[in-house]
Amino acid sequence: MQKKWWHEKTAYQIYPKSFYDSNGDGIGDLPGIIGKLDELKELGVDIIWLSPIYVSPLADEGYDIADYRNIDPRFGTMEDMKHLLDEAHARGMYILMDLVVNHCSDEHEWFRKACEDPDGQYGKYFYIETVKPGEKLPCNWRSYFGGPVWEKLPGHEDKYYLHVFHKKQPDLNWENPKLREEVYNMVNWWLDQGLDGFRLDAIINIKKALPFKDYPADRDDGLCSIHRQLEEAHGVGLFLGELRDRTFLPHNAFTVGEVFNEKPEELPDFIGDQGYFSSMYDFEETIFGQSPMGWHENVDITPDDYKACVFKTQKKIAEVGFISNIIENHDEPRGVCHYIPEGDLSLTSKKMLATVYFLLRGLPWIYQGQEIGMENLPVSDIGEVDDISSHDAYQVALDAGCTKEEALHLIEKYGRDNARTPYQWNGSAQAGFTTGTPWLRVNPNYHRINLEAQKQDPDSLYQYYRRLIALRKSAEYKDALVYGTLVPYNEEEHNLMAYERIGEQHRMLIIANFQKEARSVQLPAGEAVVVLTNAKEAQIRDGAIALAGYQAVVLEIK
Ligand code: TEU
Ligand code: CA
Repeated sequence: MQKKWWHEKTAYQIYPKSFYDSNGDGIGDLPGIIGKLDELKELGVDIIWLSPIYVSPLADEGYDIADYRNIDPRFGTMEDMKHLLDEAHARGMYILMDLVVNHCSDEHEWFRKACEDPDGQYGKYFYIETVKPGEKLPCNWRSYFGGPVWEKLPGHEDKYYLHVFHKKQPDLNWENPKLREEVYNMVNWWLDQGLDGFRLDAIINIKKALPFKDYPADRDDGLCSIHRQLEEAHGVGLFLGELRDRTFLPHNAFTVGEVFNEKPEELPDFIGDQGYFSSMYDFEETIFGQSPMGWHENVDITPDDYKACVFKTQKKIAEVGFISNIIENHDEPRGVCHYIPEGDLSLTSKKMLATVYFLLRGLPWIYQGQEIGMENLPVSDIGEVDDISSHDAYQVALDAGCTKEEALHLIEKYGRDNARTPYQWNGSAQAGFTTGTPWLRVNPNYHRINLEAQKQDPDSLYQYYRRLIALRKSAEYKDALVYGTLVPYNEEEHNLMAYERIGEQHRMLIIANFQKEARSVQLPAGEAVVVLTNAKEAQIRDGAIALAGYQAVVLEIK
């Protein structure tokens, strides 16, 4: 595997709407991000991905783009964006935008023109099918956000368009070379402005299994999961390779794919030395336990499941490429609430989770607020919920016989608002996020959990993240912690997650006691030196280390 400039970096995802509001309208914005770049630098962040800030009706919070070449006025202006790029570059930081090209918004000019003339040039940018009265829809796929993927084309009684996500997100037809050309021009236009790269949204969906056909229904609604057709949609690589060759490669851009459902043999194509992307996310543990029937049938992930998922990815990637490791993002509940067993959430267990995922082989990502241990949001009424997928899941749960309380509890566990509440800067009103009324309510725990308090506390999660970041980047240990191979240690041991990172000069051992009970772990032969731990001390005696509940330790084995 070739060494790349970004391997040693730390990446950070910003959800702009909830990061920092500079003008009191309750919505986070680009000037707000610019003003906080030094904070991120101080933490040790190098690469920043911004969730979408393009012009959008925000039906899916910006993942529905109405103009790819302009900034939504709620987030700022093109001037602000250029300013952000300059300020980031001046600090040796890199900015990635979200590339959402599986679909656009139904308010995009292309779609408007398609409605005016479905048989014309722009009609061919979408999937539009004629369905005469009494005829059935072209296929019975269920959209990601619920309901059929077909919606009546405005102004046409007998025409329907495809949307695998929300009906305000019509799918773009990648089979059409003209559409692909539009996308490449737009991507190159952004890269020419000095943008450093992209995160590729829902990218696997750009290839559909054609011609459209029904699959056996998997719920009472007569529809089938969208994943069913994805299994049969072959050839996405042709589009991705073309995209890379026409845009990313000539600009030397950094890219990270949101890839689900790839086949193991395709990995080198995706993130090998000549891959479609620089990196892609590991979602093995993210999707663990998710039921196609709905959130009410999801299964909790245990520490042993978590370990199995992570190691599965680590083994299959090995030296093929550099995976991107996360514990959360804007679509997921807070990682500390999801992966730490209920009742065991504490500063110590949060630090433990940080340690085990951050030092895996790959690029570590932090989602905004993760570094201060932000937690899930309590919900007492469906009217408080913004996220469109939560509204669908709520209804699905009620239809399946859940009570209102049970359905709300599912939103508290899995809903996307959990990660989208405003960043908790300090203990003042609205957590210091805005002087106005925030677009989404602040988590009431901000007095206890906020950045200002944690910056002053040497024992805080924030300070621990700073140490982890610095350790991974350190000239001394990066040969092992960045470039070293990963070898699981005592893999079969219950509630223990441990692995070695073996580099050319150093051999590191990371051990996490993923339970509240103390335990002792036998160490390999050699002198063991504690480099980092989340507890007061780590006692080594007779070749074994004594660990408190949720203690994690990073050792150098000499
Ligand atoms: O998500 C893609 C996607 O497939 C998710 O819906 C995923 O299945 C789910 O979150 C797993 O829990 C991307 C964006 O990250 C998301 O915010 C958008 O809503 C979606 O694409 C549509 O653009
Ligand atoms: Ca604002």
